[in-house]
Amino acid sequence: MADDRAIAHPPPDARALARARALLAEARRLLVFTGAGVSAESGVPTFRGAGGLWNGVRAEALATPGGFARDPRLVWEWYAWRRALVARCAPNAAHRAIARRAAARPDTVVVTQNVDGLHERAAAVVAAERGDAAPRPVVALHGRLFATRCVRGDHEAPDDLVVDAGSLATLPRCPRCGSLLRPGVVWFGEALDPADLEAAFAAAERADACLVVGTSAVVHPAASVASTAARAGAALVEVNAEATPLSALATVTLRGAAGTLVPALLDD
Ligand code: BV8
Repeated sequence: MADDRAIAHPPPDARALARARALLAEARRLLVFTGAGVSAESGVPTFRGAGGLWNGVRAEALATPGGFARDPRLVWEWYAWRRALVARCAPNAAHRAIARRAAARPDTVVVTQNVDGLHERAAAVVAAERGDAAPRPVVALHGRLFATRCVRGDHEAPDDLVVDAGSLATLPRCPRCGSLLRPGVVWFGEALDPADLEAAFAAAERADACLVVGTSAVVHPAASVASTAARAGAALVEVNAEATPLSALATVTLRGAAGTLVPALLDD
């Protein structure tokens, strides 16, 4: 699998970096919006880049309610594989820099499309380092890879369940109603949590700066969060290995790796 970490980029234009740093430093209400690219250097595969999760895999077969109904064992096999992979990954310098900014400046809102939990883990480490009572929250628009819930939707199930996807008979079932349990992520064709959407778009409307990191900006409604901030007057700083539909809206767009650029932008 091609590795996004192998992205080779010339160092960014010093003036562009300085301008972006100043915009983010003076921001009083910063929205940070991330996609799979922020976790690439942690070893978590992206979806659409070279070697992406959707390459060679039909997303409709694995990340839709219909796909799960047709073959729940195959879907759980794929999610169990992703859980095992992500469990071996750790937050990278970009996650940590974002967590430090959010902890130091509570007016910072972190919204992610990622389900890998790496922002949340970085926030927990930073909170412990600072002696904070609790980590800063992360709005995870597409759910959480390690969450599990009943297909009926209303019964909670334990997180971090060890799933044996060896056969239909070994798949986890709801202790309350006996229905199949499913990964606690948002699939294509499923509505996002209204509370998460409200939090994300309210932050976008209020933001005076928006840092967008590692998203191809093609999945809606999440992709509209950043453009909403820009249209509401926020300065948009994009960090990505390549151009995206958001690049034309960006005040400053920086090409390169998140693990290098995000600390350069946010750390004092
Ligand atoms: C819904 C499952 C309605 C979890 C995922 C318009 C409006 C509303 C909906 C739609 C619409 N048009 C189409 C739709 C339908 C659909 C959609 O958007 N389809 C797209 C593909 C066209 N949207 C939906 O179905 C959504 N639901 O709208 O419901 C509704 C309303 C009421 C009632 C019922 C229904 C649900 C969308 C969620 C789908 N779930 N995944 C999982 O298993 O993970 S989507 C999947 O894509 C991931 O969740 C991921 O988060 C998301 C976005 O991808 P990215 O994070 O951007 O990742 P990607 O690989 O694409 O890009 C990585 C980027 O990083 C690249 O740009 C690369 O250059 C860069 N990069 C790589 N390495 C680095 C780097 N950058 C910096 N440094 C590096 N090292």
